[in-house]
Amino acid sequence: MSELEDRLANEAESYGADSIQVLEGLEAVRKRPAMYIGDINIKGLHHLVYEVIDNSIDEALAGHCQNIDVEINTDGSVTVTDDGRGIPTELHTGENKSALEVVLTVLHAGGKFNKDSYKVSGGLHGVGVSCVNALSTHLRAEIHRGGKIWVQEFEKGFPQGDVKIIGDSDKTGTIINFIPDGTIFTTTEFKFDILSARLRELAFLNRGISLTIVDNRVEEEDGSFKKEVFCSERGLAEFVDYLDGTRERLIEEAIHISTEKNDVPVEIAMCYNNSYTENIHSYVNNINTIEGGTHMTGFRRGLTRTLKNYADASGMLSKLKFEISGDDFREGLTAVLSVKVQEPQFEGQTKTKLGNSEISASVDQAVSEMLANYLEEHPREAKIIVNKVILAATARHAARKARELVQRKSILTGGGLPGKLADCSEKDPGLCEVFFVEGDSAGGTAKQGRDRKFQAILPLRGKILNVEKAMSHRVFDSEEIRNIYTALGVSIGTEEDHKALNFSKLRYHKIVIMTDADVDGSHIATLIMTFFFRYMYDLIVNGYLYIATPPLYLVKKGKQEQYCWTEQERINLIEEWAGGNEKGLHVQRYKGLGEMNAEQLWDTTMNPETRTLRQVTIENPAETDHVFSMLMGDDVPPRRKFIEDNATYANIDI
Ligand code: 0RA
Repeated sequence: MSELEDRLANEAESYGADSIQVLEGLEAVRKRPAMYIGDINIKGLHHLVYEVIDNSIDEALAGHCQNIDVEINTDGSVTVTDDGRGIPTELHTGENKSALEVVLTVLHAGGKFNKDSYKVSGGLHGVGVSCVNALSTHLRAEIHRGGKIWVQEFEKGFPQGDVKIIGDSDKTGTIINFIPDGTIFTTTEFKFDILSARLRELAFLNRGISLTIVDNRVEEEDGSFKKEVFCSERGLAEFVDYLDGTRERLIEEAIHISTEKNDVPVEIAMCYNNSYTENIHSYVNNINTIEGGTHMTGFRRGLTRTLKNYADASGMLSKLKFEISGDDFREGLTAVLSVKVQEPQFEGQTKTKLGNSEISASVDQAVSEMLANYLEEHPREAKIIVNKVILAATARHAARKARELVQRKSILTGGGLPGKLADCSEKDPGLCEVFFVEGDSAGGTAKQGRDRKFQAILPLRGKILNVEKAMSHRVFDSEEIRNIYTALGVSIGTEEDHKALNFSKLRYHKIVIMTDADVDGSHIATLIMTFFFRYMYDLIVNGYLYIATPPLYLVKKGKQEQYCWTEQERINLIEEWAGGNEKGLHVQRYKGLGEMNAEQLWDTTMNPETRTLRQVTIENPAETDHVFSMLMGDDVPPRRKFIEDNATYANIDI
């Protein structure tokens, strides 16, 4: 034995070998939390809840649990309750402690007991509930099992005593309550909307399980607390209905299959609508695989082959003068694909790309079987689908011409930069920022106010095209949108797939949308974000898209002046300066960027030292898809309702 091993063994003996192991495991999580839960911001915070829920989902998938309840509490904690068998509290053979304590204090311990059950869920990083424990100032586990109630409590992962019986129970289940550690996370405030979106998604992905969320911080008019219950009978077919929401469908009902191919459970649902965008969401073990992978490859391959065979056999393609591409089969398609994989290999930048090669054949077989049966049994719908594909192919043909025009034009203008762009002098994209500004007048102010070394300005004319409603060749026809591509140095993608962005020559690593702080301004910002979501998704995922936040008010008292960004800030300031009485103060309301002079715009909105930029992130792609299609679609009532429900976004002018 080496000197080092010798010393470690000695040390282990004096502390008790297992406690050393535990300490090392959870200490590592606290030292590098991002390595285990992704990040320490809002995403990582909510990841803690997902990690706990995932254990309950596993118990449900094993057939032992029907209900999972999530509560957000006033003390900043979250409680997850399930009616499963309860985490075993018996002494765990091999370790001198209860199985419960092992699950909660040993990294990756979860799977050890679950060999016989069907464990496929598990958070993105599959780290287990011990990570949650390590990152919580306090965690309480209450187990109802074998007629008793067992409780054990922890602080930062350290047990505060052994598990003990505190009473009798005629139920079974697990209740985990935890308070995230504020010294680890940049924020510890749980968001109802983020958690409810995830629960809705989980309900669709695992039909039959009832998932409830209650926000004990928010009391409704009738005295109850804010609450939502999600339970799906029709699984992914219902998910596709939800995603399509306000879209106009070409066929009435979603096509759906839930099967097992080569021991791999595969569930698929899909439907065609009259839009021009492709919305496919794929999941592996309930994890959203935003980078796709082998299951997506199998899906695309099976879809293209089966539809193409049918279209060829039907003779409908005989008049078509050009080839149909894979893209054409997916225009106006909304689909969800979910597979459960025993030992998933995740690859890619964000570890959300499935690598297991055997899965593509399983999905290919499932989608082929589903579609072949459907087309056979629904000749009327089959014809509608093939016609849609032909329409897409024709439009793509036109789009290619538009694209070639863009490319030719950019060659003609030399460097290819649009004339409207006021570029910066710095060349390192990592240091460069570009502001998309609404209107030429605000554009002028921004040009004066900016630091021209690293800040570029691109004025955009009024409302850019609503890409949610436009065919892709119309999108590439739009001068404003072509300006965006050329200014950013991003090329349009391939013939096959216009979403395959090439942004290796991206010229700015901060792309900032700067619009007026009123309803029109936020509508324009939404149009631009919709464009990025549908056509430059990868730039958002890479964290390059931001929104500027201009102030709403300037309050003056004599020589003193201060900007306010919200109504509440203005009220507080008037209270502080004048006991709530506005007389004697000068309160200026900024309706638009144009009302600020260049210096004010720099001070409040553009100067990196003093401004607030909000980064655009996609918390839940399926939910974002649903919201964008609703906000930008034809159906007015749901859009109005959304804007009313999210009034902070729109109430500024009311
Ligand atoms: C392993 C074995 C058994 C239950 C569980 C795990 C279990 C874990 C969690 C985590 C959250 N909720 C849970 N519910 C159950 C039970 C084995 C048996 O009773 O035979």
